[in-house]
Amino acid sequence: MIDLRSDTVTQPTAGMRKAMVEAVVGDDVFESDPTVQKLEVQVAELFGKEAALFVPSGTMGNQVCLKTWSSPGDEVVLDYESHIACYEVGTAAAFSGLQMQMIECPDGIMPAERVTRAIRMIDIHCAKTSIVCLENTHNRGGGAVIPLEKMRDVANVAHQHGMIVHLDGARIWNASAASCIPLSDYAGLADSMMCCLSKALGAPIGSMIVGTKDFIVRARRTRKMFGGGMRQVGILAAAGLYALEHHLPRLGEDHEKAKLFAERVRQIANVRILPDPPPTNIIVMDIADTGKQVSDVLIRLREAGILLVPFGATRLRAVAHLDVSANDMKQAADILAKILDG
Ligand code: TLP
Repeated sequence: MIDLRSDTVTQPTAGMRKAMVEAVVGDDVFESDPTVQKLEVQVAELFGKEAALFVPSGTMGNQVCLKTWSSPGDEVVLDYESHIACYEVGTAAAFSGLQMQMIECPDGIMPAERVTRAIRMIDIHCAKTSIVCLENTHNRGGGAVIPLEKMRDVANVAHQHGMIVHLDGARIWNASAASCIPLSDYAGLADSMMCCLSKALGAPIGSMIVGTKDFIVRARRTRKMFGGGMRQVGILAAAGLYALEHHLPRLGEDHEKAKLFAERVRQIANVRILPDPPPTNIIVMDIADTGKQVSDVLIRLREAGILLVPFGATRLRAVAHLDVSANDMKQAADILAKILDG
């Protein structure tokens, strides 16, 4: 099988497994796991923040941040195509009592003037608009790298109004690799940021949140509340440390593989790649004009040994990652071309 469903499907490498086996561990709820502490210090430094916290998943990371920053009845401004809006099971409403104001963000870019309009007046009738969420790279935006200046415009508006900026940086690594902008520049615009070790970097589990020391102390409490206090979790932190050392520097290869895939797919009549060329490791394809059904195409791909995911009524998504070669990408694109052209 050539599995392009996500960059979450990677297997820990032999080197990573060795690092996990050899990790020195302790009970992290008592804050006595040295490997977790090492990872938290390293990640905080990487992003130029005071502190970091290891969490089991990206979803928990985003949700711990939202909960920590807010009171029930507060309002969050976010892109209606963002991961938090689309794929986090309504958690912000269920667990934190938050009202979501979802706005349209063309190409994943949140217009600052639209944020200004979204902020409600301070009035007895209104929810307190207290958080703005950004996402970079943008998943449903086809791995788009959101320009730093556009993020800064939004952060300025938010901060002028006393609001918090949270960045879903699940794949901030890819944004930085593609734009050559340091990770700390992106994180510097946000009050809190979540990033995933389990996506582009190839760790089996784990995400991080970063912020001030005070915020992380409070987030640690929220993580416990959400059931995310883990014990001898240094075995997983060791995978994260290994991933940062060995896999962070190679992300450009995944971006090249995505471009290779897109090159072949582009030759198929009526398929649109969004955006074209793919800016990072995600390739989103709209097949509406081919007259083919997404579900049928996915079945035929699976029969041919290729796994992709549906990404809307007329769209498919493929993701390049550590465990697929350039040849795998070419082969998968050729098979997709045959199915869509046939
Ligand atoms: N995204 C997954 C699916 O949930 C769609 C994927 O395969 O891309 N933020 C962003 C931008 C994400 O893409 C994801 C995962 C998350 C947060 C949540 O991370 P996890 O899956 O660790 O909870």
